[in-house]
Amino acid sequence: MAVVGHRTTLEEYITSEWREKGLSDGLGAVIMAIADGSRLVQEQVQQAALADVLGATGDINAGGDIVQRLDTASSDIFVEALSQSGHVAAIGCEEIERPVIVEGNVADGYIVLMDPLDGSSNIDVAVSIGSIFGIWQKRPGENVNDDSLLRVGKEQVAAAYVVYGSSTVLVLATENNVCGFTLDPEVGSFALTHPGIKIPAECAYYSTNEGNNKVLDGPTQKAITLLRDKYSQRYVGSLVADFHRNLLKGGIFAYPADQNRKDGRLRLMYEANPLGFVAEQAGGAASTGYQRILDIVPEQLHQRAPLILGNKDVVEATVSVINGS
Ligand code: AHM
Ligand code: MG
Repeated sequence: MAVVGHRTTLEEYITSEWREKGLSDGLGAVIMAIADGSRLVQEQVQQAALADVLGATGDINAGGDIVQRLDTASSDIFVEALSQSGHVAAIGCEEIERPVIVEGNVADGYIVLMDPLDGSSNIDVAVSIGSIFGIWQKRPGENVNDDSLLRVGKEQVAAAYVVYGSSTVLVLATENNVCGFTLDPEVGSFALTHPGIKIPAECAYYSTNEGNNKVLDGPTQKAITLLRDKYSQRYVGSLVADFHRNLLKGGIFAYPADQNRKDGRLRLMYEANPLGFVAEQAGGAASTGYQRILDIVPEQLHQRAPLILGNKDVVEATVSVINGS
């Protein structure tokens, strides 16, 4: 199918508009490494069944989840791409227990926290999955160690995610700016298709695992019931895909704390923080139900956080019901 007219590629965007916004070449190199890695992951996702690389590895990751073979492949691809960029000082990854400290990085290197393949339970069934990245700048003169990765979410300089769905889309957020790029599989480059994303004023959808309703506390049950009464439900079970729909169409995602998951299900450092950053830059909000996500002072690389994410007014209303007000 012919692509209509010339669209700005991600590379052009980073070498032109990027500089006008005062963003560094080093950060641009990190973003290009993510784009390069995601192209390879996308190929693996497309060919997994044919190449017979579906299924579990038999391992359990740092957070206690079953590791799929594509989880490991994606982790390896992004660690390699980011390490080779020359601008990454350390990587924290859902699939790797301890941080990867990158030798020989430049003085102003970046720290990247990532979920290399989000939506693991959907890998084998051809449902949208994705990759999520939070990016922090190393502190000046800092000798990077394991604790260097425990940064508060509001200090992110950028965040990005990729959805491997009916098309492959990379969404990039920097301060007050969120843009989406679609992979053109014929030329292998990402083209700017969604400039200046703002979450629509009207919330259309709510996304939650309704099967958890019985283990929610009373106020949280009430908050979910209010969402159910007002909005249509959409839940894929891949955070990145559920969030992407809500970002473009208007919606709220909720994975609150419950009796079985006192700290929620999702990971603070490489799920809640990056998507919370994207949401805020697009005019939305992210909360645990009790606290702004981006204000949480982290204690552990793989810690979990309850997550209420999407349209600001609906997040605020939901949080106030969860709090019993
Ligand atoms: P993963 O990072 O191992 O894929 O797990 C996180 C996923 C999210 O993508 C999704 O929102 C959630 O787990 C779904 O959980 P549940 O199956 O309990 O609804
Ligand atoms: Mg995940």
